[in-house]
Amino acid sequence: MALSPETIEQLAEHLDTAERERREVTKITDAHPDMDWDDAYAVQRAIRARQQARGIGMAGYKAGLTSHAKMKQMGVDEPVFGFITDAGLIPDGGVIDTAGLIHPKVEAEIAFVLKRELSGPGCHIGAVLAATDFVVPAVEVIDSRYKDFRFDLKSVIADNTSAARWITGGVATPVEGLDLRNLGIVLEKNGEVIDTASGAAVLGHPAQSVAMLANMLARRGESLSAGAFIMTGGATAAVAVAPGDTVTVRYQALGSLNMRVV
Ligand code: OOG
Ligand code: MG
Repeated sequence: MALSPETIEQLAEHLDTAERERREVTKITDAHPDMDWDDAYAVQRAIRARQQARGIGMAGYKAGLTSHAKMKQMGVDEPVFGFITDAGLIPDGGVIDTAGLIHPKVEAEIAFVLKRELSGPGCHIGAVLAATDFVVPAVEVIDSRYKDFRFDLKSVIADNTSAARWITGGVATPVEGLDLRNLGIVLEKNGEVIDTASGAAVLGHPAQSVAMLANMLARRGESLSAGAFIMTGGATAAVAVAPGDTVTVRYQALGSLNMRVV
């Protein structure tokens, strides 16, 4: 760790306040170029503690920057992880209220729910599939607290990987007999197809994203518990939304998700 506990706490307050006041800030590595990876995740954890102190519950994990579409879009080259909260959940068919957001974008994801604990190191696709209860479609609404979504990896980790809202529903489906690599996804905005993807867009196989997450958590002495909900990362690019937009994401075999933006 390169930063002091006081600086970690101060950066957490800075980003947490930016989110609550929906204010853009500059990426924090500008002022703290010596910040290391542990510092970045420590800021994220301190934000989580601040939210928990306000009664916001942790609902699951999210992997991010797991697809070439996203890495290319954001100009970074390594996956990251963050957390999602109960306060961020929007029901399928519900409303994304931009009044509480800065510059929201939506991205189509596949989520896993575990039936058994999963821990690294050495976690792999086979272990993930054996421990999976079912997969469900999910849409993430990301909303970087950084101006124009401009960040580097450490800054975005500290900012809880741009997490803001999430939608899930569709058809919960066991992985047996499901070809997750070839599972097609169509993202529509206002009735027009904006992007398409297949499950393989996410690290070659979306279960690989869960394995990577288990291995990253293992380095911190943590694991994924039975029942954990994990978003595997945007398979499509992230698409900006504005009031008046409608978004539909259709998943092969898993149903679809719908939302309205106000
Ligand atoms: C970072 C979050 C990335 C994903 O699914 O790739 C992410 C960002 O692009 O702002 O959630
Ligand atoms: Mg995402």
